[in-house]
Amino acid sequence: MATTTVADSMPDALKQSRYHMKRCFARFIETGRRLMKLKNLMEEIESTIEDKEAAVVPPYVAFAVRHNPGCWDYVKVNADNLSVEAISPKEYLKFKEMIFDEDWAKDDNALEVDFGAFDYSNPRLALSSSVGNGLNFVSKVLSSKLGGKPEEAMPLLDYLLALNHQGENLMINENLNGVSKLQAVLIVAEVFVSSFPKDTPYKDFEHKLKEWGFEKGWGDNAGRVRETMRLASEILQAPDPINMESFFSRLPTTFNVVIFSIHGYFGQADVLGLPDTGGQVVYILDQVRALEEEMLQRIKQQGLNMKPKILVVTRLIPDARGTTCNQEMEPILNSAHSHILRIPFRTEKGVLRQWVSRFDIYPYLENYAKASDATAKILELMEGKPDLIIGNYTDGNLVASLLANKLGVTQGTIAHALEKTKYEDSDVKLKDFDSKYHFSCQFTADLLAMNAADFIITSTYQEIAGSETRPGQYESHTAFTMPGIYRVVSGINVFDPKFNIAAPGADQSAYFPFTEKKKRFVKFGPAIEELLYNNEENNEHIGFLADRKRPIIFSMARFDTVKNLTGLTEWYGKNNKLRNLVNLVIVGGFFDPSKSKDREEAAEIKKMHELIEKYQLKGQMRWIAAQTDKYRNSELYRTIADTKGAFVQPALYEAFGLTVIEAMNCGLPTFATNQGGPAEIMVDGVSGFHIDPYNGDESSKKIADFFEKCKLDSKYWNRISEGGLKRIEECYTWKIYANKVLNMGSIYGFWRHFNVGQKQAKQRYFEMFYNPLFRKLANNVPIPHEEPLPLATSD
Ligand code: UDP
Ligand code: LCN
Repeated sequence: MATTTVADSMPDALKQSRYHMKRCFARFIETGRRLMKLKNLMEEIESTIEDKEAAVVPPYVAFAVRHNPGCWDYVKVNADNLSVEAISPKEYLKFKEMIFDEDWAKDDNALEVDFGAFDYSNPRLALSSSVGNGLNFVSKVLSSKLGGKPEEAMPLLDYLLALNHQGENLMINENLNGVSKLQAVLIVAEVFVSSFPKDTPYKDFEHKLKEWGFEKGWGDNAGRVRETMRLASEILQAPDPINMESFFSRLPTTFNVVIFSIHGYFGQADVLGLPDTGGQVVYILDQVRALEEEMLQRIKQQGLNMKPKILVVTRLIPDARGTTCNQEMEPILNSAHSHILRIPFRTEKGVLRQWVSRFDIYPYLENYAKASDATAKILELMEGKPDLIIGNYTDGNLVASLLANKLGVTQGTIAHALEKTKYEDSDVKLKDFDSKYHFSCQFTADLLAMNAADFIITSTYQEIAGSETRPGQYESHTAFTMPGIYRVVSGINVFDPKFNIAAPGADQSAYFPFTEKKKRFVKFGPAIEELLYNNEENNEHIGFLADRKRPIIFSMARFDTVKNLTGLTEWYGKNNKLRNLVNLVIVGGFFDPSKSKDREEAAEIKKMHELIEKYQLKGQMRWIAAQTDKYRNSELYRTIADTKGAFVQPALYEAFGLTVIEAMNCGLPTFATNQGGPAEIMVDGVSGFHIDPYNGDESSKKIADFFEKCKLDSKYWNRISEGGLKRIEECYTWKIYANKVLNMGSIYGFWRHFNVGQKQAKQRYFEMFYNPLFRKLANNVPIPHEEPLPLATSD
């Protein structure tokens, strides 16, 4: 963090070159621009690159300055006399509002949101570099708070006493109701357990432990029980963060997990690539399998024999378009104890039949969560309350918050992507966006859920606090304004220890290296051959590849504007060198724009046809419609690797980018956008390459240079392929993820009890916002015309 504020240092900086600065400020005003972004500022003053944004309200120019990820200062400069004054976030936001809605800016009673007001006692991280490492920080804080005298460890004792599974005590019972007592008995018990060979089953010495007040949960054999008891003794004597985290990772806290993922078509087959149904669905299904595996292992090691239960709760869509989204229950493939539960949306007229865009989903959510349907069904299937509720995306996170609060359960949230940063000025220019995207609902729901959550799971650091040059997705919710609705002076603090990075992986039973010949799904060979090289056009592919000896550059995504598949096609079309080196294969969307119900998809499809025509791409390019079979897709990545090709992910912005790690898992060298998660996934030039989606010429040159270099150095392609695989094993596997997330569930479960007062205060604030404000905004979102099913036939 900066030691001096911008307001302190700016006057000196201004004085140093008063003449130039005056001219510069005069230019800010002369341009007539009212809101200036980094790009505009750079054009005017190359030297003040720290400034992220400036609002021009003559004679003032107000700056938002970001000197480190998550650290902002605000100042206003008088362009006439160059006087500089520090201002609060609120004052800065008012400057911005002056540009878009003067009446609102001048309204003294405009509604303000200040979640920071409730963070009076919560400790905060101090270093930008520690952001996203909340678990570690919380373990440290707990160590310092629980240490020293026995009475300080009382919260931990109470927590252990409360642990149970469906009413059956775990770990300890009421006989051990004092810290000193527990400490003393632990010493005796550890000596007793040590007298047995390590692999002695728990039941052989259970009786004696029970007499002392111990219950099941310490371990499945003498060796494990002894280790856990030693950890407990160490913590009670003098806690330290490493033992604290290990001890909590062993506690039997999590048997039943509910995961909300509501929008889109949520299914296990034939859904991927549909609008709103992308990586999030892949993520959740893989996440469930990874969590279940980790939970089974933990439960076994705890010496328990209950079965974990995971329920993914989504929306039942009667018009399921050939998917299983109209089925209420579906077991999750390759899991033993996990299911999808689908609950329909209801309106006053009955069950809503059709898919609705994630942007229009808000009017249904409250009923969904509260109107007994979901809650009652979950409680019935779980035979009680879940131990952990995880939300996904805005809609799932809001419903997770409502239910977790109602049931008093630990809650984690996952954004996958926060929409706010995807659309420039989507907050302050709300009026331009709201009728189409309903961002007033979305940003309110996001704000509520991120404040209600006990912990937030993110895939990358940049998702929280961005990079040197770009603010993070969560960071953009720190202070913002939606004129006419409310002004957020403190929305979320990225230094809050609730933030944790746990990156997803890719299913390695499908996505494995192209070199593992024996494992390859050869049965897809003919279909893939047809898909890539059959010269006839049909409703699955158009265009053809005349020279099949060339490597292929490949991309696959939903057909959203932000995915920029048309951008990549244009770069390719324009770059003759690249066109002479490689073929292009695009997977995504379908070919008839009039059949798309999605606003952006239809426009992108049309544009793609135009580009193919404009650059005469047939012969060098194949466009394949969205593909839904992940095993076949994995073989497609590997077939592209066989051609010594590459994967290209050209998105204008990508929150994480599962296709990037799928390609890397298959050993396919990958070029991916430098805007968002992929920039963090790969080390440029070592495990893949970064490309700038806003500079197509430079990006296509980088790709062409790579293939040229591969021609000269036969080992180069393999080096990048292996670099990608190494990176995956080190950082991006589901095993690493599941372990981290279950540890979060356990530690933050305790943390919420520890901070119960503050949690309740925030919850009250949540309700105050939810009831009068969110409801009103949600009710403004139109409900589709199509006739819903009458209630009577819905169940
Ligand atoms: N996908 C697919 N078929 C398609 C397009 C995408 O199976 O036609 C899959 C892809 O393999 C990946 C996911 O959908 O697993 C997309 O995830 P990503 O994180 O890349 O992007 P998102 O769609 O979530 O924005
Ligand atoms: C949503 C996105 O936009 C992608 O970037 C992610 O990879 C996906 O969700 C899974 O988290």
